[in-house]
Amino acid sequence: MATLQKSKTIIVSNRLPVRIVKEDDKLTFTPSEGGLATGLGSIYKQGDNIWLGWPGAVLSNKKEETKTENELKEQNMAPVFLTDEDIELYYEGFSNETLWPNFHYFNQFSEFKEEYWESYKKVNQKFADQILKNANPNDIIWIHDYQLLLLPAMIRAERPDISIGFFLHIPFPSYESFRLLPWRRELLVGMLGADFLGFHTYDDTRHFLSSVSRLAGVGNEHGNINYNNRQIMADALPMGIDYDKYAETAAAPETLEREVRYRTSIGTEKLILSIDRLDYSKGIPQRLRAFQKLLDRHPEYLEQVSMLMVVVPSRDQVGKYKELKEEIDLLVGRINGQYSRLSWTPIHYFYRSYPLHALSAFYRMAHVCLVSPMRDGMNLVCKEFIASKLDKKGVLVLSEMAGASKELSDALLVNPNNSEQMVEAIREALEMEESEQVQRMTVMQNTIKRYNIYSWVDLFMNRLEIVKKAQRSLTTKLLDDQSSQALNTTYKKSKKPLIFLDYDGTLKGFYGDPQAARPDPELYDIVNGLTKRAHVVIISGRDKETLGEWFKSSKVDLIGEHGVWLRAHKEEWHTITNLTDVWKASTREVLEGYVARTPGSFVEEKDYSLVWHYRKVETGLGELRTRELTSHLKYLASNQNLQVLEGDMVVEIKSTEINKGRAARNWMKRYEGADFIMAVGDDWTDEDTFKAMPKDAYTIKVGSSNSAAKFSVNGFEDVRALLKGMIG
Ligand code: GDG
Repeated sequence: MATLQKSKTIIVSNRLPVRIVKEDDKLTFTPSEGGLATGLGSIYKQGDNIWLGWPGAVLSNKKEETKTENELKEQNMAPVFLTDEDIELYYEGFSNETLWPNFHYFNQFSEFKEEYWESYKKVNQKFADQILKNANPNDIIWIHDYQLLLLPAMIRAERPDISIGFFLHIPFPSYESFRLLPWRRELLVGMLGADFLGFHTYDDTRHFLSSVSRLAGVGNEHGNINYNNRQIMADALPMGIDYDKYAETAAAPETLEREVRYRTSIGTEKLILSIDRLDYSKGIPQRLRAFQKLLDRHPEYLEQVSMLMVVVPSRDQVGKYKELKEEIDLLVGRINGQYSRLSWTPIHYFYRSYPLHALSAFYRMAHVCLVSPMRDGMNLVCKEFIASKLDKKGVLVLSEMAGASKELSDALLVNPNNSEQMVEAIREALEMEESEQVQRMTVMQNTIKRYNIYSWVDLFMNRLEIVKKAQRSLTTKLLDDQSSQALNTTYKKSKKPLIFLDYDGTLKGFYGDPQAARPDPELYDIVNGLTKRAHVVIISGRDKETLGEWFKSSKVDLIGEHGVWLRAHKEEWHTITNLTDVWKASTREVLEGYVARTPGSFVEEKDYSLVWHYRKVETGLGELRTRELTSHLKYLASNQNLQVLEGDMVVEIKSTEINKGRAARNWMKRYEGADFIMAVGDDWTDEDTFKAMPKDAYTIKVGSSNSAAKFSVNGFEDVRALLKGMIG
């Protein structure tokens, strides 16, 4: 018997948490201590787990590569080697000059160059090859960030069942920004190779889902996407920091010693702290201008307040970053030139990075931490500031455009484009009573402490596992000869059998004209054959008139319009009580608007639902309109207890009170004591029926997608063959 290999976790990111320095042909390896590295340390350092990525230096020969490989292996890491050209085109090019600006809404900076794209694909494939060399089928792969958007699908193509998680550290932009990218669809399809996709905020998730709907034509239900017969989940999972590490560092003797030293050199004035990587998304010039305005407006702060501004060098090979650096230098120079006194400097500006204890001393010293990005996926600086405030004194001024603002509503929130508001917020922060500072800081510390980096990692892994479990539970088994014989035997032995049959796609194929799908003689023979022994219920989305007319001579029960109308054989139609249809008039108007713009489409009105049909619409246009119409309807439906169903070439809107499952349950009560229950259906409205069935029922899905049914068959012809076998 083959033994199952133990599962390991493979973390993948563009950069490894290590820095290689090459000096005189000698390589030195220093671990880098980013938040992600600390958080994921609990994973990748264990057992056979491994972190895969670029080690941060371009190596010149095989010998250096082998040395790097061996050295990293000791630390549970594996390198993906990149060339100078890869760095220029894939990293600085496509990642940082195309995706980064687009995802941060700086579209005027976004470069669309075919050679960047080609290199991006090539390097993603390089990562994929390296992973595939290392991965077993039951491993878990966790991919990070925008440099590797194509990677999930590249791995999926080779390993259809492997667990793949993806986390995006930067914002996912609105469809309106994302759609500008010439390679938008490929990028999205790349991401959809993952099983679980995590984003910092709900807005990012929502934007992603909207792009998936519009570009890949796939809707979602509460973040669950059914794509290529695989269930995928997208959700917001805000990243936290290692709270204890920052709190402990703030209490360390080295930090205190530094604080005393820095204070002695700077003086006693109140400090406004600003720390970022050099990046136009961080809003550094806007922040400087707001500070200048503050000094203009409030001369009482001259010599009383200074800004301590750390800008960490980053991507300075990219043109836009060089320009930004010059702009910042100029602004700082101008402000300091204008306001400095011999004994006071308005802005203490440092273009460099500091060791952790220095950073911690800055956090401790700051009265105000001014975090005002134009856009930021999350922003960890503001969280680190909060964790470092052991006495709970200090105020955070935070941009609404940072993901962190969603968790930190006790900060003074600002729109970084509104300089008046920024000035006012800084002033309010400088003047805030200590009791209020403590009150706000306490709430924020509690949040950050609880949702720390470790809980983030656990939650992510947990979510990924949940999706994989859901996928497994939805995998139906093809109804083979053995199972169909067992079904037959049970049926024949039963005394009170009950059979639910969907109509279109289950008993009959699809037709351009819905009325052309009327039952044929063979179908009547099958249904009438079954009703000799069984209660047969046709459970369909069709209107009651059509069903009534088609089955007027059969001994069947009918459930129409997905459960609105019910009729037992020889009885009258009745409906479930108290259904409202006041929403219909306004929704119909919206649908008519789409009909006017979409030749070939039409609206069908049922008693408690409206259906937009696009079967006869030009290929492509129908799908395009469906995406637009579905989001439009979902928006209208959100507070009206309505649901929007996408069927085969139709979009239907109806009350949430109605579904096939509810109707089926109703029918099972009516035939209590049924000793054989079977349900067959082909689309997702039948999933409600399957879910309503008792455990021992035979549930059969027509088609190959994931389903709550136990078995599947390929087409309506197979259903007919199965039913014929039951009669014979
Ligand atoms: C991306 C997203 C998201 C800064 N100066 C020094 C230093 N730092 C450290 C900070 C902080 C980190 O760098 C910066 O993290 P941010 O989150 O603020 O920003 P990005 O680098 O743009 O990160 C961002 C993040 O990914 C995580 O998902 O929050 O939105 O853009 O940890 O402390 N560290 C040291 N010396 C410095 O001088 N040692």
